[in-house]
Amino acid sequence: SPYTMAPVCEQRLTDDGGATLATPSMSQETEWEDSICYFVKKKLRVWCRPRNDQWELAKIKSTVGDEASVMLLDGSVMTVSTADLLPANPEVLDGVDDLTELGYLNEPSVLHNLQYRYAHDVIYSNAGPLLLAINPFKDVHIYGKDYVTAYRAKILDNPHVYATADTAYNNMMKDGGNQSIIIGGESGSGKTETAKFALQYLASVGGDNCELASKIIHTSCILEAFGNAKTSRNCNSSRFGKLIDIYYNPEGKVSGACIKTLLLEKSRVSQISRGERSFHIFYQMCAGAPPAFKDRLNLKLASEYKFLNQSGCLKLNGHDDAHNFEKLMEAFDIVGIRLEDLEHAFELLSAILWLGNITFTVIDDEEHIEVVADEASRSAAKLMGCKVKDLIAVLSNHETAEPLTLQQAIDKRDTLAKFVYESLFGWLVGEINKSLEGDEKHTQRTISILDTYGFESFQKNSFSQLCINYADERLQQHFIRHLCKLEQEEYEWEGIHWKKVELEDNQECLDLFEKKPMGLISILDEGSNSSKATDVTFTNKIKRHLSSNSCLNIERGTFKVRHYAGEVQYDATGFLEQNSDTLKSDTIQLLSTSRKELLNLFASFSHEQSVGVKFKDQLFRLIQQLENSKAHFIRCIRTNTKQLPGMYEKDIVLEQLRCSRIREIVQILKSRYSIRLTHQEFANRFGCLLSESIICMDPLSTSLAILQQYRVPPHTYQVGYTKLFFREHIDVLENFRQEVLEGTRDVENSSLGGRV
Ligand code: AD9
Ligand code: MG
Repeated sequence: SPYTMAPVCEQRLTDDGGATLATPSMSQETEWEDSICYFVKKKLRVWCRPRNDQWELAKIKSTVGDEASVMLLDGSVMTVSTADLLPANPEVLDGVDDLTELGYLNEPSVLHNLQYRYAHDVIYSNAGPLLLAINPFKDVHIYGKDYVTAYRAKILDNPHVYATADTAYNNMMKDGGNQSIIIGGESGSGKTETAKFALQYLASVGGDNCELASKIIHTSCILEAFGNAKTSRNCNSSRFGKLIDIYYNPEGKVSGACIKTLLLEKSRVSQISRGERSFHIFYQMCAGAPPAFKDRLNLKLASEYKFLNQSGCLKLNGHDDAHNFEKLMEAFDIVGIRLEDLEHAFELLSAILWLGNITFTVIDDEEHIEVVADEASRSAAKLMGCKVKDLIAVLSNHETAEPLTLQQAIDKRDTLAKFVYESLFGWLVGEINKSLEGDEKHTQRTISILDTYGFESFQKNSFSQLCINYADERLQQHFIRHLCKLEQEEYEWEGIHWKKVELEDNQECLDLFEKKPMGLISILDEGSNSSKATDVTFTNKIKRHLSSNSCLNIERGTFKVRHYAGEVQYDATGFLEQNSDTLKSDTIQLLSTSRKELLNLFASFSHEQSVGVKFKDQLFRLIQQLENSKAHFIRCIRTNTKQLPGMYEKDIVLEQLRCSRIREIVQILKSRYSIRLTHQEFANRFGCLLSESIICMDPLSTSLAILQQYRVPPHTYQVGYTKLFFREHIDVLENFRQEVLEGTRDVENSSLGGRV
């Protein structure tokens, strides 16, 4: 059957996001008791909460007043309040591919369907056009060349990231428009892995150019080495956002690619929380560089560097840094980055580590310092191609030559290290792009894959989390608006009449960041440009200007933001400094007079804009590009916080479904006109209900004849240009059909003259 067999019974949402049993909807409103009776009589499954807050499947045995006696799956019988019952879908619907096929969309039903599939290692599901991807945290053996071929040839067409990528590719080939695959989800939910599978599909789908495809695929290894790190949520957490544009020529062959990145969390270079790591590359290099290379760079073990050993975590479980270094070098080779350029990059990486080891001695009561002239300062200077005394001068004095205090000196040193790393990352992306550049610039069509950092909430949340969560908030809005828009477009295209549904989005939270003239970003910007502003004046100022915003909550020194994905408490300490992020003129001078060309280049790129303002601009440009493409959404979901396979924590899954509004979105996608059949499909299925003389008419006329003859209430369906839209299951017709097929009913033979 093209539609579900669930009983005709709707759900009504209650305030707590659950649903109560309500009316069989083809008839008039029926009382709650009637529905229960229906469930009792038909021995249908319901959801109940007899033991704790967890929903369980049961069958109702009997009801007395507002209490029901239910039998659970294990055979035990319990008494529950009828207010605590929800309709469950019949077993035939267990594990359907698409959530919109479910008759009931209450939370336990949606959770159950995903869990049912997950238990069978089926990690992908559809929610209409949206793909849900549950992180299996283990190898599920559904990827690779054979699978790519099978999805391409439509031998397989169940929900899969390859199927989504294939849809995007086909769309592009059909109407030529640019496409985007937008991958969302919390930190650790599987965005980056999913993005790699999509990339693998899209780089190879055009056939032919295997070398270019291989180059594109191997960029991930490089970007992850330099841009990913272990956090407490994810051992391979992306600390930057990326959009990969893949270009195609008119024949659909891959002709080039370009990577655009969003704000790298460079604070990680100098500061890591306990149990976390800095960027993978540092550990890989220390563990895997060949001896001669190590000598040249004066490279030690990771444990000898402050920037790396401060967090008490040097190793990644299940990962071999030395082996990953080898793989990285292979990737560099395949992508086509020259070894001599790389040597310069590695010199700077080593210099960064040595910068972190530079120490200071306090020389007077005012905390003024002197740089210790040891191996650290000598190595850093040598690797940076500058004189030791010049480096020491920059690290011990203000631009004005006045001496620095200890904290100021540490900050200046760290700012330099972070700047060099960030510039190196940008340079590397530029080099990769040069090597991916296609030659057919003018006839290009694009499919873009977006993979950013996901929503984060740690015990201590700083400026990085604010930026990451702001980006996530922006993309969430794009997600909500587009998914609902897609739905509306089909109705418009089919010319049917319907009432537009607006889903409440997260505009209020975005206003908090972007409001003019005074949102968080501009207040931060102002503070960073003013010499008088401190972290305290900053907090006071947001209180003054933004306290009317319901997403903000301020308490001494910290402020809480209610994001769509949860409330996060930010610690405002250091915000202004991290936001301003400009190099002092003497530091720029040091870099521009260095003997290392890369540093001269970086010095010339040093910018004036604050991080927040730059980030906001980047985000706007990104969203604009996405707006101009047809979006395909993938929502990643993690099933537990421990990064373990086979562990489905319902609360964790539910929280993510709630935050990203999955159930409401499915509801919108479904509740309007959930059943869609082309005129032909409808005529084929129910044609048997008419006498033969009428069946030879065109499909539309046949369809209309059936609807009228069997008195399907006009308010329950609409006739589009190519399809019939039904609000719910057409059980009346199904039953008639069944009876006709079984020979227990005759076809109604009444004349339809003048009625069609
Ligand atoms: V973050 O926002 O960058 O911190 P992501 O990107 O959402 O996060 P990531 O893709 O890095 O999460 O996935 C985390 C881990 O889950 C991976 O390192 C894999 O070990 C695991 N994972 C994710 N998806 C799959 C998959 N399809 N198959 C197997 C997976 N393992
Ligand atoms: Mg990631």
